[in-house]
Amino acid sequence: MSLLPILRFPDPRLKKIAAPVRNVDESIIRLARDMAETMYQAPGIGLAATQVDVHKQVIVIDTSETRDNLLTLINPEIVESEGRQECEEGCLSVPGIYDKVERAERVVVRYLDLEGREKTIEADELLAVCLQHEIEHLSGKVFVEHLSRLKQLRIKAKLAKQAKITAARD
Ligand code: K2U
Ligand code: ZN
Repeated sequence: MSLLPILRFPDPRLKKIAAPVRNVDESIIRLARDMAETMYQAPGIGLAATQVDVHKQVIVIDTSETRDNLLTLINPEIVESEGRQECEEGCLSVPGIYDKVERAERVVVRYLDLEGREKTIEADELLAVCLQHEIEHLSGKVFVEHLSRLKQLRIKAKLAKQAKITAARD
């Protein structure tokens, strides 16, 4: 198992569109396992393959309190959505930034599991938020793009300053 480096906003690779997985083979199983290890270590409650610079439609999620309910979704697609909710979001690609984003309250997502079987999951509350957040990553979108242009400029400036301090320290 390996920890994978996570791309940091505004890295242009975060804007790449992920390709559908044609065959759930050993390489996809290994990728999902490494993504899960990376997510738990971060720690986070979700991670999309785009964030580790692999542009395939794979996401991992675990919103459980006990951190033992891992969901791996391949080629996830939102097939139903209803209602609206606002939730404070964060992102492992935008460290230290949290802000409210409005999303659907309930979603139904169709996907393939690690055996290549077609499944559907119905979700609300935090799981619905996380599913939408991760599926959005696969389309090259980061949650801060829901915020105002001014907020995005301030976030980019803050992250650039942090990166400069880190580089000077190393
Ligand atoms: O994409 C990511 O980096 C995963 C986010 C998942 C998330 C999505 C929506 C709302 C909150 C989180 C990371 O887990 S951010 C770290 C985190 C962990 C727990 C709660 C909030 C933020
Ligand atoms: Zn994210």
